Amino acid sequence: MNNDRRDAKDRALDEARTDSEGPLTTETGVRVDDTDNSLTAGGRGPTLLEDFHAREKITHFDHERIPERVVHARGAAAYGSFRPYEGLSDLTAAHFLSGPDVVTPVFVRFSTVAGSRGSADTVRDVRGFAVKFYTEQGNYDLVGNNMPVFFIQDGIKFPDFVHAVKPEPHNEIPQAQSAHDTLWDFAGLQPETTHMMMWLMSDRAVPRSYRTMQGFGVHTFRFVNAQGRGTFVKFHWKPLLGTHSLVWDEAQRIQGKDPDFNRRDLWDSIERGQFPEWELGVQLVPEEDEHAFDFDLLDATKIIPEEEVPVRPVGRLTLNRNPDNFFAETEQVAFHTANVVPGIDFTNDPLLQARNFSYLDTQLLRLGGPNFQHIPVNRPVAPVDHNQRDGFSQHRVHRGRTAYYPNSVGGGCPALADEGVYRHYTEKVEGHKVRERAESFKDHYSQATLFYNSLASWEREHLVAAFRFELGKCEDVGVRRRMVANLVNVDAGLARAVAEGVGVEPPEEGSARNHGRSSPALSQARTTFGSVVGRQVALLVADGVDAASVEGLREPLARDGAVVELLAPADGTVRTSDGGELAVDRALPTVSSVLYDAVAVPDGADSVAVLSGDGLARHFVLEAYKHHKPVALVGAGAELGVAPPLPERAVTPAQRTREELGVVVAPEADGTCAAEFARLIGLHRVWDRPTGAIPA
Ligand code: HDD
Repeated sequence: MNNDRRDAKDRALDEARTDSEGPLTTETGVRVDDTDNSLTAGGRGPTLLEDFHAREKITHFDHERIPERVVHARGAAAYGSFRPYEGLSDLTAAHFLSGPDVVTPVFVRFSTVAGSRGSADTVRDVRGFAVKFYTEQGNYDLVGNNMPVFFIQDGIKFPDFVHAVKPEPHNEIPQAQSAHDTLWDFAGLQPETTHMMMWLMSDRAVPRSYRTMQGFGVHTFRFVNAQGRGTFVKFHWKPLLGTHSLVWDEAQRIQGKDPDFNRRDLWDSIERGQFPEWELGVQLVPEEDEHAFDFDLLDATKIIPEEEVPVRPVGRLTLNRNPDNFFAETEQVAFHTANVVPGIDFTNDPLLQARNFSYLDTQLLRLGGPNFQHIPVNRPVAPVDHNQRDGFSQHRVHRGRTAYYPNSVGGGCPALADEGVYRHYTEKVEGHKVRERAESFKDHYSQATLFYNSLASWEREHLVAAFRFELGKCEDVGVRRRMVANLVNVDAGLARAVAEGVGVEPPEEGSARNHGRSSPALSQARTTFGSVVGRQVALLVADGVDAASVEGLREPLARDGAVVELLAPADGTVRTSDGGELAVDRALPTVSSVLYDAVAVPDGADSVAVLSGDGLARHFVLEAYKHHKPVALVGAGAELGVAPPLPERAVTPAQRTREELGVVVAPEADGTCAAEFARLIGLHRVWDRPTGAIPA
């Protein structure tokens, strides 16, 4: 790596980095010249107990696995940096937010929630978005998700929720799927889940890429400035490439074609130098406005609508370095919501309070004791000095006679810090010791309705289809019925549409009615569009392809950052119509349309004739079309024998043009053709294209 990009964390990791340079040794450094044959009594005799090399090798192997995370087991991570746009010292004493000169190293882990370590990436699920800032004042962990609300209001319900969503305990089915009885049984009986269930059934649950999803701190936190003044704050991560999602049918197919789809995308884009970026935004609420909303700021099932409190952009996160070793770094990283730095404090959100207990507790088991902060990825770049000693896998060699405070024998060290210290916000708290849910937490539907009202028509269609899919997988009709009865409190039309799909009687009116309010910022139709950076574009080719047609598409798209690949019936090269050769990037049988964002069939009568006789090629185009992806057919490419033919016969006589359908049909791959194709790719998907009748 370029040396000027090396930050404090990167340099600190050098100490732990190990390159294999041989010769082979045991763990104690004794050289070994045979690791293929055990020590035996005679060539065919029994293995001897004294074979310390064999025993060490096998014993270590036997102990290679550690418990996977109880949730968020499946993940991928990268290093990078965070730089503020401006100083926020008026709001917070956090040094990493004090000005644009302060660049803080970070490690960010993305994850799914329910699946186990080896499960597929593109399941319908919440995605974790956990950021560890290695600040000069110590590590700060912002452990968020890609949805701004949560399933429950009090952490005491977390084990219940997780037991409901995880595979069912008797047969451990289904893996990484929310579509089963126990989750929906819980949801129907626990109305506080309703708002989050709406998010889970939305396109947010199937992100196209980690690079194209938002992140949220979820809870209301507190900024505290040097004078001790507090300000409520909600954190937002906004992807610079926009928030984009897969189609559910596509997401399911990717689970088979490339279970590492999101992980690979993150890795590859960093290797290509297309560094994923997010903008950090904050919503700020003065302390005196704590009760100014029609919901409780401490309730994690609620958002603050952006139209009420705008999101102020305050800095940029860039991921620019892949880890060296998955286990050492991505698996062993330990996030903890209570890892805070001066200037950032908690609130009394009961979900957050429980998290502040749970994360430390879980690392003790998962990482085998209290010294997990010694693991290289977890070590702060800030100096560490304390009187904590011993424990499993103690990595420090503490010198001196004292490990207590106060002491004189050790020269009084470590002395209490007198500046830059963490000071808890001085908040007056009083109340009776009770086990109850505050009245202000009891509206479970208004914001679920707000979310529904804010969606574009295609987003609503996806949401209804998702509810139908999920409840349709539930075998217990009572579970279906209860959930539909719950939805009627969100919107009667929604409940009816779901009821029709899952074969239960349409519900009566609910206790609540649609209030008609919306928060347009919640719709993905309002996200950033226009970039082709990192978009995977397939060009289907065979012998006889027109070289100019290929280059006319490939060259401008690649220049703008798209990843353009030539797919042919077989790997190697294809002959071009002018007698040249083009290298094939991948053979069609090894890939699938669901791994690409757009497809083009370049000109060349012979090439198109071959592709027309190739079921994989035809299916590729049809499937891409079904999943609303831009298609370009150049010259003879328009003759590809796809049934039903694209695109006119696929639509009603509403006189749509091919452009509206997201299909570019051009005689040649000139600038206009390439520009139109790029424009469509920048739109992500052609959502208005009707695809219900496509049999792919
Ligand atoms: Fe959690 C992991 C996010 C509620 C208990 N959580 C975990 C991770 C993320 C979140 C991103 C993965 C961290 C990593 O990559 O290692 N969790 C959230 C969000 C929540 C939330 C945004 C609600 C706003 N979590 C939550 C509650 C509890 C937990 C209420 C317990 C009372 N979460 C855990 C855990 C995990 C965890 C069991 C599993 C592995 C780990 O912590 O390190 O402690």
